[in-house]
Amino acid sequence: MEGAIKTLVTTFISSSRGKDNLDSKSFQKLVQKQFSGMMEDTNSSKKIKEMQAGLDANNDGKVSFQEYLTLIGYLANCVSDSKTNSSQAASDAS
Ligand SMILES: [Ca+2]
Repeated sequence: MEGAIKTLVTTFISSSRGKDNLDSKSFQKLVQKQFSGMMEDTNSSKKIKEMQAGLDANNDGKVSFQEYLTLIGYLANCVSDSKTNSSQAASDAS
């Protein structure tokens, strides 16, 4: 758990090269490098831009650490949902 949180932080920092925000290019690289197994459309820069616009709560065209955490939270929810659904399906079947 601690390792996972450290990875979240160090991945953001290395992707932003130590800055507070990811620009579009850095965000796109991060998504393609880190989330291609979890997300569809990571090979579409248009889709990634749409995703970025959705995360960009303060509309500054960049992804802050907080906005990045929104994405992580969303992905964590998806993983949790799929696990919950499959365990429900298992209990329904029994
Ligand atoms: Ca922003």
